[in-house]
Amino acid sequence: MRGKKLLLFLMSLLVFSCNNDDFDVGYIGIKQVQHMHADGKIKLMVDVASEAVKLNVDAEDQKISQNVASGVAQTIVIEGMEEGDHVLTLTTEDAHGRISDPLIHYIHVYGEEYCKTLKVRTPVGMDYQDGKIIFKFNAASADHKYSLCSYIKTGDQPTVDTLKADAIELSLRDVDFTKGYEFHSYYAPTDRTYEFFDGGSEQMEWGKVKVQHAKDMVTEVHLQTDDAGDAWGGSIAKLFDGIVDGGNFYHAGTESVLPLTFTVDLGKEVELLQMDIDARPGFGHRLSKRYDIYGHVDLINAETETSCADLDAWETEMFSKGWKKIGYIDVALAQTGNAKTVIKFDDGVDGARYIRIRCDKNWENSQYLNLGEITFYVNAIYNN
Ligand SMILES: [Ca+2]
Repeated sequence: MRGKKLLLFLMSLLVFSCNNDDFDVGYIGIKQVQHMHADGKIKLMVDVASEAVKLNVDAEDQKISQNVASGVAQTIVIEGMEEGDHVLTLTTEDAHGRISDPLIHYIHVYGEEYCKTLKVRTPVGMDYQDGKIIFKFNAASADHKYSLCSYIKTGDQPTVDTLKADAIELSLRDVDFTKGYEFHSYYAPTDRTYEFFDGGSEQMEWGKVKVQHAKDMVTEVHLQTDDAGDAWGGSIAKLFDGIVDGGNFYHAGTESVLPLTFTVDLGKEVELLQMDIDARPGFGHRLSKRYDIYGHVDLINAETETSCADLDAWETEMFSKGWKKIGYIDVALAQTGNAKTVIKFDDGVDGARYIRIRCDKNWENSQYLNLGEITFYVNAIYNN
């Protein structure tokens, strides 16, 4: 189509160049054309010559004529265009009905196919530094010049930030962590987009951003009344080494009497959201029936002497030493095989770095407590 129009254009020049009658010779009626994009639409901004009284646009299957004020830039919106490349032919008429030389203008229209590539630029990760939330995105595909990310606190007005297609971070200040947020993405295929293309929206929960706590930050702590779990080749350290197999475990010994406790250092103060406790594979019946979980920000004067067998007496000493109870779980169903116990701290807890875990009787009712691995999940935007 483009070639056909170009040929017509060249032929028209040929006709005009062969005609020496000044009265019929074309003239420059269009000084400049610019266009902007929207969904299935094009907006033309046309500078016409001072003698023009009418502007004609041939948009292939649409022909538009409008009267123009002398010498004034004209705006024309052409709607309902098919997606793809188009050739526009523009002319003007003067007061004598003379048609100007045609001006050929090439455009690309964006529509349904382009919109299929759009999606919410949902953050794939986030960080919290110096009072700022930093959202991390995947880069938008190359079809997009940039996107607008509109985020809104529930019930408040949206704030809009422009995000270039290759931008992968967006920093926000003054964020209220307690409220949910909505992310809405709009896209622009070119710099000359005048109505943005809708990529949809997604609700975000900012209050708690659960991420797995790095295993290599967790280390063993052994308080004097803790059980080291070092019978049969086990140890506390094997609870957070990332290995879950039958030979890698915490294993209470024959002298151990349940309940018992052990303690770990998470490496920094965190808001703990969840603990997953994997059984030693094949030994789910040696998982605890009940876990009581405590947190402390440091271990200064945190040692205890009371036996944890008497929960009330032991907790009295624990609390007097600064330990806070994060939560507990009574496991409802008998644990067997490769069981996993998931403990969620839905209400959120104060920050803690040291986690002490009291394990009650096991499902086998033996003295052996077997645990395979513990995975901690923390609030990524927790800031102490
Ligand atoms: Ca392990």
